[in-house]
Amino acid sequence: MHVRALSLAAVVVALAACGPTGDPDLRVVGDPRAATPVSGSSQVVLTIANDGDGPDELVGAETPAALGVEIHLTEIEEGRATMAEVGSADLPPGEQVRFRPGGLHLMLVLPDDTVVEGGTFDLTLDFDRSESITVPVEVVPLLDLADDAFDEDP
Ligand SMILES: [Cu+2]
Repeated sequence: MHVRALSLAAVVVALAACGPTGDPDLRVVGDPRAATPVSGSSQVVLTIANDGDGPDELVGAETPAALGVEIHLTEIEEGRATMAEVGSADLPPGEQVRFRPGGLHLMLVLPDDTVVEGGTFDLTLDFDRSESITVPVEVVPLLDLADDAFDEDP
């Protein structure tokens, strides 16, 4: 019993030391969009594809157009949608991850007055393993992003 527990610990340590194999190859799919701000925040809709054979993680984002950018996850609990900040978002190899209202999303905190309908701002995405990517984000009416909410298609 004791020996078995010890050998299991050894396996876990060996796996942890191994680290990720393969290399991620990230790109932003389509045109990222942000909603016109509502009460001091604005949601960003975008899709990140990992065409590589190794995992990566989105660990943060920033823009000159807002005080900060947070990674949020909306969850339905007892029929109510609540959102919580998460530290990072997994980007598994061979998959596309959508950031959209109603699920994993990016949130601008206190966007400035350049974040208005028809405007554009730069958003820089920071990753655990890959180089950062900066993309232009178009600001659209909040209702235009509603189409993306709870939609599971990539
Ligand atoms: Cu949010």
